Amino acid sequence: MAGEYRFSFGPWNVHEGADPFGPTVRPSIGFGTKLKYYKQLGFDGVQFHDDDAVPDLDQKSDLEMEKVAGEVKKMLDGEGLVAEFVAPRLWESPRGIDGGFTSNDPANRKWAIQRLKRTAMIANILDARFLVLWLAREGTYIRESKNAIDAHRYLLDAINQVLEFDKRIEIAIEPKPNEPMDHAYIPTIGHAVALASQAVDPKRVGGLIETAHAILAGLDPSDEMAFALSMGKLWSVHLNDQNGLKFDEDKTFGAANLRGAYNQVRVLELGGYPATGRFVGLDVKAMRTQPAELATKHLSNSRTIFLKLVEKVRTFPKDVQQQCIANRDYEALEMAVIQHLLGG
Ligand code: XUL
Ligand code: MN
Repeated sequence: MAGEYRFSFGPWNVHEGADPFGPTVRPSIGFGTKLKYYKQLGFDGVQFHDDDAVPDLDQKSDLEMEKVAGEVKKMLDGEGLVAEFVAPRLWESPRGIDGGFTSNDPANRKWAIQRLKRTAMIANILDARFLVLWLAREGTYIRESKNAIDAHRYLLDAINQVLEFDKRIEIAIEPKPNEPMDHAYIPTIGHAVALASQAVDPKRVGGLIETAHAILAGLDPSDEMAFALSMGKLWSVHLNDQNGLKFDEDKTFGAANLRGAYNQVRVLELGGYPATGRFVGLDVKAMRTQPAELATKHLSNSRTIFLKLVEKVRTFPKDVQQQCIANRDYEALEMAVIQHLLGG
């Protein structure tokens, strides 16, 4: 069953443990060493930011960028790994302080689009099929600082420009309603799919749904996934968990709300997700308290919990479900689900 699902994570998911209130607590681990962890932990796919693949990207010429990306591709091949996607990391640059695509400064908007095109070039070298757009600072701290109507048009323009630039590349929008901004543009998958429908080539624009982001929007992650699946737009997921409305916690999948996790797995099963060949991506963070030598457990535990929940979904008694639905006895159905999750 594990073989039916392919799993991915990003190098940022093995991290030094800094948070806004304290410094790093674990040593940095080199990219080459991190790559060795993938197969050991049961993962086949690597999620990239553009500068995970090519550090100091803005300081490099196209030729230098292509050389470094080529070396990374060889490292992936050497480990038997594939690149799932590449995402432009605009939010760490001084030019992206107030957003890139939606910055009020036209020079910054130009830089952001150029960087998106370079991300597509890196994706080609790494043989990644799509780009991910998490729109980190594309939003506002105060509403009066931007013209939100223009901002949405700028986003569409950026997407269109990269679709025209690279006739094969696909783009998955990863919606998130807030953090680091007070309000981010494109906060839900509904917004993402609507934007996709307006693109020059709508079939090349889809979505990636992260559990925590949907919860932060006050929505049910499994219904968000179902919406995207119903339209053939669920191109990846970032499974994790979130304990209510607070900072983006990126907890181990299923650790805060096991039933919510069960329902996300259920919807992926109902939607035939494994047959699409797409990855089950994780975007989880190790607790800051975790000693360095134990700081990958959040990844293997999330994968294990996912696979155990697949088993739970497949073994749920369908006759009981049908009977409860026929009787409109959802109390009984609820009890059956809880009993099943508790182990009978
Ligand atoms: C931020 C987040 C990002 C994206 C990739 O909340 O989830 O790591 O997944 O840019
Ligand atoms: Mn994510």
